[in-house]
Amino acid sequence: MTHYTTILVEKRGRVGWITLNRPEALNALNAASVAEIVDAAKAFDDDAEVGAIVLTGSDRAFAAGADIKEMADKQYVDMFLNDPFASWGDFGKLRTPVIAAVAGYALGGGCELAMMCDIILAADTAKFGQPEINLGVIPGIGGTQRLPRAVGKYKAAELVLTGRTMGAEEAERAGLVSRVVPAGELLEEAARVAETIAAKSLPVVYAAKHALQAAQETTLEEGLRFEKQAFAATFALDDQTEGMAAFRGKRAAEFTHR
Ligand code: CO8
Repeated sequence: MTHYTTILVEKRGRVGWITLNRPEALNALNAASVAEIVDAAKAFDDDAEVGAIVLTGSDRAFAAGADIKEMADKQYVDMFLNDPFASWGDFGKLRTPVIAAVAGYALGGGCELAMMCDIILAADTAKFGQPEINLGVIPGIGGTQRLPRAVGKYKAAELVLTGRTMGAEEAERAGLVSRVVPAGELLEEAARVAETIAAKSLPVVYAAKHALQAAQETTLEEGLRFEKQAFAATFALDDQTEGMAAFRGKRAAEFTHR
């Protein structure tokens, strides 16, 4: 898929940018945008020249949720047997780190999409929430699972059960966002973080991301076992030799991603 209608895609140096672009619907996620976001992200993931991905929206909205107009007439069987959002699973399997740069609304599926990313940078205008309860449904792509892991059971329960929206400062205090920045600096800061990651050794970055994911998905014992193996495996890389030689030589490392 190369011609996208709901997103803008651009490669800048070693960073892949995906910008949600349905301004008429505050970037609500419909079947087309889900397919396009996943397709573009997988293409960047397969591109060895891309070391980090930034996913962003507009000043007004990262994404105001799943597209309610598209969902409204669906039946149980449509959502269960022909799940229009099934391909999100592939987004969670990306090996490349994804930075969500969030300004404005990140609600429902928008908040869930941000939580599928590795880093969430929030503009001071960002608003997060899981308002599905107001529509007579519940979160469907991780809101009841990732939000409690990020902010703890009690704040997650309050947000999911009342549908309340929280601002960027509260989200940072609660641990949902990595950092809050002034709205005018969001994309610049996202670029800086992405470029910093993309300059590291690619296979080492993949290993670090997988180990961090294990922390969310498994027991401490399993996670520590995985980390130990992955740590040892980095010693098979030229980039480990280079990184440590550079330290000893008091110079910057030049990673070859091997
Ligand atoms: N779906 C479809 N259209 C939307 C959505 C949405 N989620 N959000 C906003 N829009 C549209 C509005 O209908 C409006 O279009 P129009 O002018 O044609 O009527 C346009 O965007 C602008 O919106 P508003 O006029 O409402 O703008 P306001 O500034 O007054 O309000 C709000 C902004 C508060 C964000 C408001 O639009 C709102 O409450 N939106 C809905 C938020 C919401 O409930 N989100 C959760 C949706 S359910 C969900 O996400 C389930 C996830 C499960 C799976 C997800 C897979 C991706």
